[in-house]
Amino acid sequence: MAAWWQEQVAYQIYPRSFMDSNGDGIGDIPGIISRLPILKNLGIGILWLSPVYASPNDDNGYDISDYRQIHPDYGTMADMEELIHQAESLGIRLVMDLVINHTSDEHVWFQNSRDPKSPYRDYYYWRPGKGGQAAKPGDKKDLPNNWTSFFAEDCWEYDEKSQEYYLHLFSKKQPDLNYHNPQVLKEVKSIMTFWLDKGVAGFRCDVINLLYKTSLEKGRRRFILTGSEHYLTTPGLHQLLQEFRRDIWDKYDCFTVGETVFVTPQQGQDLSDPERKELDTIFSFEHMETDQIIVKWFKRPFSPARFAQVISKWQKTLFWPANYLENHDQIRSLSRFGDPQKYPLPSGKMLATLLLSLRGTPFIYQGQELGMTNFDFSSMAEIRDIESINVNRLAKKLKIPAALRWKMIQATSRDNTRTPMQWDSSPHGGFTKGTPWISVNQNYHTINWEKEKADPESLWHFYQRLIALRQQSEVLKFGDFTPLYIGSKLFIFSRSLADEQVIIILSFSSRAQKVKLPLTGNVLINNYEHKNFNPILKPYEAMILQNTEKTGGKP
Ligand code: ISL
Ligand code: CA
Repeated sequence: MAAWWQEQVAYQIYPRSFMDSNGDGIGDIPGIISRLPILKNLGIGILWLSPVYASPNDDNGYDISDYRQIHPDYGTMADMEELIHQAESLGIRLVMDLVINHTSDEHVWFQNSRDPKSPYRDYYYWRPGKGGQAAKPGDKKDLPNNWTSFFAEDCWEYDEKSQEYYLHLFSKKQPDLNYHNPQVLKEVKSIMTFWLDKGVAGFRCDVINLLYKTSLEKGRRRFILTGSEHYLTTPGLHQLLQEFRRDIWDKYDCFTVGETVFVTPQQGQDLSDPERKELDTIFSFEHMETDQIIVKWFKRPFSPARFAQVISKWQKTLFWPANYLENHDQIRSLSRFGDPQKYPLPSGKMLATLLLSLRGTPFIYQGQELGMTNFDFSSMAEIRDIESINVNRLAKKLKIPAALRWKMIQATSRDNTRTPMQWDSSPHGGFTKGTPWISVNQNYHTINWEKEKADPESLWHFYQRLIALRQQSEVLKFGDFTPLYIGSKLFIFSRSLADEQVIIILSFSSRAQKVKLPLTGNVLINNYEHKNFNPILKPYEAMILQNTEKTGGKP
């Protein structure tokens, strides 16, 4: 029997940028509550909320200072309970972001752990400098090892009070928790229980495959993430996950989706194989790396064939994938894989067709359903993301000219998906009555929910139709995936279940393309509203065909 999270379409909310209810320029929980009916109307069954916990917001909430408190920017615990309750009454289940690889340095555990004698000392990784008396704290030579962080820095920060360094794989305000300490496990389990008891239906587990550090030995020198062989998807991680599952998750009907970075399909499968009882599913990244060179800051042209190959490989390997084309760490999918200038509507609908017809649980990121595009900022002054700020600083140190740096940031910054949701054509796109914490994309005049709601041909309506189609179709939900054709501009695949088959045809081209496979069938949905299959595809044409031959000619 299928699990509830296999039947539903999920939607990610980045709370800071979703809807501001009180005019302080920051999205909040009452704002989310006010928009729930719209999400229900779209057909959403699962909401993933990026962090709303207490946090100094060094990394917009991915640095948690109290896991049992709501950040006042977002509202109160009563608001949160109301959100869980209201969502539930609409048949929407809430998935919280669980950020447990690290805490904020302002978390009371960390504050206590700065005292070497504190029982909290061992909650984190504290190590003395290497250099003895002679080395100055912070000198490269003095650092406990040579690891480098996800945010383009060294992984160690010196603490005056302790006279030692602590490990941080992300910003220095995000110290890593020590999972060799059973006390840390106990704390984390009790946090999960706290939220599950409140009625939360599951967790999106932030960078979950970094949790277990096998050692703090020197790393093999690499272009990025030196040291990662000591913590990426280690055997100890599997044990941890099995323990969480056995002791907590399985006691509730809890859904877990792991954010797993730098995993191979086989590792991804091992982490989410139902037999092993670890995670339910994972977000993989390889398809998001097909237009990058080694790191995301260096882009290469988008290759639909490479993209389709990678997607197919993961579709075939994972027991149950979690599919996505964008999130709060990526750039906008329309800007990236479609054509927002010439073919915003057809290409947006084509990407929607792809996402909603793959095998696995689809995740839509806020604004994707409207065709929101990358930001229109003109300088670093408008950038808020800690990662972009660090990268810019590093690039400056490397003497990369300002214009080139800006080009890199523009093409890759996480702020591209963090601009406020575009609700209507009133000032700031209806997101706030005050001054937004980050600028709204000026294209809100043309791209906004209110306009799209009123237009039956809009991208929003197309998403709604696709979701409804998927909900009614066993083959779209549960059918096997088979790639039928992958070319430089075309991706064709089938989904099959018993004697039912659908064929998904997607063009990634701004020109006409010819389908050379002998396909026939009823058109279930088409982004040009064509009622019959025509092998000459229009720019970015997409359709789902019901293969009537397979069903013995029955329509
Ligand atoms: O966006 C990235 C840098 O290019 C990713 O490497 C990202 O940092 C990685 O996917 C982990 O992301 C998650 O954990 C981070 C947080 O900043 C991200 O927002 C979160 O999704 C640290 O908690
Ligand atoms: Ca607010």
